[in-house]
Amino acid sequence: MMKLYYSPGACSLASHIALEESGAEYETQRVSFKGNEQRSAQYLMINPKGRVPVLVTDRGILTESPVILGYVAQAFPQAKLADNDDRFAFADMQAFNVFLTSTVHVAFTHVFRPTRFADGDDAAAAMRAKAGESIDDYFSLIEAKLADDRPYVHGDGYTVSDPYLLVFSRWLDRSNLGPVEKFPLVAAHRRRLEDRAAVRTVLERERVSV
Ligand SMILES: N[C@@H](CCC(=O)N[C@@H](CS)C(=O)NCC(=O)O)C(=O)O
Repeated sequence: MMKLYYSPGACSLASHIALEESGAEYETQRVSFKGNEQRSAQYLMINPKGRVPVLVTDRGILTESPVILGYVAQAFPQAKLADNDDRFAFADMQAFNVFLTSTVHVAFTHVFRPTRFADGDDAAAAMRAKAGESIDDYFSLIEAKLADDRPYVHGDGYTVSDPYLLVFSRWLDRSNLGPVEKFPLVAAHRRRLEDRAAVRTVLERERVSV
């Protein structure tokens, strides 16, 4: 059985929701950041990068959110979590997911964990300010993508990009860069997602608020 290592409300939330939507059997293991469990010797043996998410499969361990999301979408095609029959549409979905991981997530990391990039309070404050501006720009791009009454990131069909966007629209409020209502279509997307049964199940399991 597959096993997901996650931390509540972290980027692993997207993989958790995708697994729940996939209909697959899986188990979860919570990793406590408060206890710095992701740096424990035991966890580093599972993922030497010391990060979540990690998905343990019968073929081995997968890391990196876009990879796990793409894997779950392809491994359980009946759940229709991606356009698996159209290579271009699949690549386009991955482009969005890679933008989230490489650009949006990294900007948030400058806000949440500035010491990963530079030492000192002045550097932290400067990075927080600049990253905040960048995050605003990135969400403006996402807002434009959701225009024309698109209920989901890629149009009418739900894909794994949707729970992945949910992670970051939630972080907008957590980081004081929100409120998410600054971006009305992103806010509507978040409400739409939080109304889905699988999403509610996972939020309750992770014990994070809607
Ligand atoms: N590129 C990775 C980033 C993973 C990542 O940074 N995860 C964060 C949680 S959102 C983490 O594990 N942080 C723990 C730490 O930095 O110690 C992905 O997209 O999966």
